[in-house]
Amino acid sequence: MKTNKPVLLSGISPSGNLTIGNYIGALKNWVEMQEKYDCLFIVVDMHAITVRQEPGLLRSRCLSFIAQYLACGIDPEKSTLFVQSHVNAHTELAWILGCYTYMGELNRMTQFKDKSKKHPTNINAGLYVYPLLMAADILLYQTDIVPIGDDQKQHLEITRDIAVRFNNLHGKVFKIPEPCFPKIGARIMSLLEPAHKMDKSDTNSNNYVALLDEPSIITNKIKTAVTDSGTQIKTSETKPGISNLIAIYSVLSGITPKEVENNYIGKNYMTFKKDLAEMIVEKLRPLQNEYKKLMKNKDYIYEILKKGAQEATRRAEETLKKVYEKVGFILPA
Ligand code: AQP
Repeated sequence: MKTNKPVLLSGISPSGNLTIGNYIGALKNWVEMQEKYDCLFIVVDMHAITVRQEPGLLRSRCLSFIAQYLACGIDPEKSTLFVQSHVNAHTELAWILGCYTYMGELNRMTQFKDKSKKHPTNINAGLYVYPLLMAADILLYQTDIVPIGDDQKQHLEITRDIAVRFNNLHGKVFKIPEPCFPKIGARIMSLLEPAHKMDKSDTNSNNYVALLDEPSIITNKIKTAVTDSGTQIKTSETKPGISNLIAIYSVLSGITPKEVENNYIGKNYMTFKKDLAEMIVEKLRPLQNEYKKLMKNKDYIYEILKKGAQEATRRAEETLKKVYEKVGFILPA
């Protein structure tokens, strides 16, 4: 499946429920990027266990996430779709990269600090070295482009630093990846706390719309979403609640925020929210129907995962072999 297109890699950890934030900030863009790039899309299950997971639930969520990727329009004929734990090279390279990374660099990672606060009884070493596994995910595939949200900037920077350090010592082994940020919808905010990002692992499910939410649930969540004082449907820094809803409306309907505002001059929040909920329901309906169909044919999903893992392994092994040679390991006969 390797082509001459630039390589793009992205992944989501199978924790919580995929939300319209993930759709707008990641999945929707991935679908479009398949035409221009040689894409690898991963469900990063090894990252997920940095936070305690219920094993049965993790397994079913992993399969569900793959089905949701497919239902959103990821095409296994165009892209390589796989689960991180199916490709051994990720952890093998992560170990080696760890030997080229300084403690001081890992100590600076804000996500480690944030997650340690969130899970104070489980501050494990995996959480601390998570950026090494992410660097391995990226560097194994000679990735050109990594689409990321604001919160992943630091992880891409450390990946680049490690790759440059390794290349300086051993010659050009790794491609130095570039980040790319979605222009609109880089950050969809929580429905009840619009100062925070909409988070798929939020313990209060009313903070997000999940891709698999039933229509009545979506309607309720949008109805109870925080708006601000005033009545105008207008984007403003002082009105984060309504601004967020306008952003969601705009990206999902494909019109600009200004057009959304113009369409709602003189109308109230209730009307806007009713229309927004209907629009989200309609937008998610085909995706949900496709998801249900896919989940009735799990053998098909396993077949895609098998092919994806084979292709990813083949490509990853090429890089890993170079790395083994450079660091001085005897290659197996
Ligand atoms: N609210 C959002 N707005 C725009 N984009 C978003 N993304 C996530 N939330 C929003 C994009 O989706 C991809 C996956 O990001 P993630 O934060 O949901 O999950 P993760 O990085 O795979 O794992 P975490 O941080 O370990 O997730 P949690 O805390 O949920 O368990 C990214 O491309 C992100 O930009």
